[in-house]
Amino acid sequence: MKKIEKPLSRRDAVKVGVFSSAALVAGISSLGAMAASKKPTPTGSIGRDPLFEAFSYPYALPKLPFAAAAFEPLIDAATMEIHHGRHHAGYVRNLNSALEGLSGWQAVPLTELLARLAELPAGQREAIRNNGGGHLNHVIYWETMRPGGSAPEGALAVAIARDFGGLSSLEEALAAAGAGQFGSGWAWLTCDAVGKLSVSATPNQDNPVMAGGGHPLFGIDVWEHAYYLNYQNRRGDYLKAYLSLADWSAVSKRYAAMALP
Ligand code: MN3
Repeated sequence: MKKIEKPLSRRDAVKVGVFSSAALVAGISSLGAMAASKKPTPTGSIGRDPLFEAFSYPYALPKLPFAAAAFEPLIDAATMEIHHGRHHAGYVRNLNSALEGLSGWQAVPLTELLARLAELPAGQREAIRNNGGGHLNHVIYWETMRPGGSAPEGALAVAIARDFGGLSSLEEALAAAGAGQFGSGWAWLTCDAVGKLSVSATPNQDNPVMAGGGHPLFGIDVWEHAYYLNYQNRRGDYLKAYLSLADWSAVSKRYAAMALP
């Protein structure tokens, strides 16, 4: 697949009527071919995810959509406050710093930026990888948990049954991915361009979009900062707790909005 030579600004994208991140990743020159063949794009985000369209450079730390103590005793308020107010805030600050001098890249959607790391200037590439990934990953994390959790609905419920045989099997796969990630990282539920679901894990603050690993629907942070005050070395107990708080209803709405085939 051909790549465009220069980063495409949001204004350029609007001019030619391109709105989806997937289309931007594929590049304007190959839009016709993509529409004709309906082949999955090889890298980056897939479809329009409303969660990722709400934020752009300069990035801001989103407010937590719940009180820091909302998940006690499973996740303690101090962990939530430090995690959001220190760790996530740091990723946002450092991502903005890394992009400060890169005016041609500032308008590129974050998911696309992370899918095109190899094209970024070497001096900023690692900072954008770590902090851009850190920002995106934590946006997903906060938006897919709610006190008491919720059940999958509609197309996502159908896809979970089809691809995993049910929610409990999906939860087992996610817990195994999180437990099996050596050191810091994330466990993910992703979907591909035809909506097929998969579970995977990434190290550090990497996101599945970086390696063509599909579109991130749901992620569990397995860095120790996410659980150490409460769980110390018991990552498995934290994984079980987080899964009981998973807001599958919110994930279902995003999955439905992506209008997959
Ligand atoms: Mn974290």
